[in-house]
Amino acid sequence: MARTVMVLVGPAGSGKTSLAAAYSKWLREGGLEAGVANFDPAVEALPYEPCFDVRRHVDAREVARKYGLGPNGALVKSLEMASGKLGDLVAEIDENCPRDYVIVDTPGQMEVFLFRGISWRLVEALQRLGTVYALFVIDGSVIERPEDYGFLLLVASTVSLRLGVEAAPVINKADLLPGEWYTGDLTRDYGRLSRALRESRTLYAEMLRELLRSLLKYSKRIEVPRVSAVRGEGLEDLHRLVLEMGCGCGDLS
Ligand SMILES: Nc1nc2c(ncn2[C@@H]2O[C@H](COP(=O)(O)OP(=O)(O)OP(=O)(O)O)[C@@H](O)[C@H]2O)c(=O)[nH]1
Ligand SMILES: [Mg+2]
Repeated sequence: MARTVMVLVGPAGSGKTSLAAAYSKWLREGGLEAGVANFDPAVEALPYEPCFDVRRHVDAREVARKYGLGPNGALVKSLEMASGKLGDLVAEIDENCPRDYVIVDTPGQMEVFLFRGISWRLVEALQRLGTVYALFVIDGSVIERPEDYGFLLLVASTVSLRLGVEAAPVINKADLLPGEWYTGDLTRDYGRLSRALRESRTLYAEMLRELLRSLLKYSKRIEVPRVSAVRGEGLEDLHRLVLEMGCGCGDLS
């Protein structure tokens, strides 16, 4: 059976690694075969036992020492080195990772990953294992204003444009979400966002409002799951979203 591969991308500290651990555990408890492939060469400690660990091939700390680089330089260099042997790395995932679900944990420095060829090359290589989706992990604790939520939804939508596979936003740290002003239902939230943005009366707020309207028009799904990786909450909603991604509901065709 072809696997479902979920690549977690998102800003530093948004909780990709914690979510990978919580979601894979939840899947296994539900009787599914699920594992996490670690693609972060710079991570110090993992809260899960990876079925694949890129650090066995390139370790950013060793790369930093060997080439005299700082943390970002070492991460860039490590990813370049990994990029050169993606075929072998994905073959190792195929051999060692479970048969149903593989969650791919990516580097904390999102820009080092997403803005470089390694991101789409990795996704392309992973497609040999089955269907690949991206989940954009939003840090709920940074949503202070409607504009913040709108901005993050827009960034999430650019992930599918970048990676060429379906991507969906997921709000993590739901336990720290401030206020009650949004529901995770994009249609309803857009109404509130739109009103708040209109009140700002600035060109940029208007641009954001228009862009969000287009996003909603093209968005295949209107639910944004809210999860708490540390509390293990909301994972059922996340899984429902992943299953819906697989069903092709809402395709333009
Ligand atoms: N309150 C709360 N904290 C969380 C949650 N998920 C993760 N954290 C915390 O957020 C911090 C970062 O979590 P990570 O899982 O390392 O995030 P990451 O995106 O993998 O981080 P980098 O790979 O370093 O960018 C840690 O202190 C976690 O304990 C959550 O659901 N709720
Ligand atoms: Mg991480």
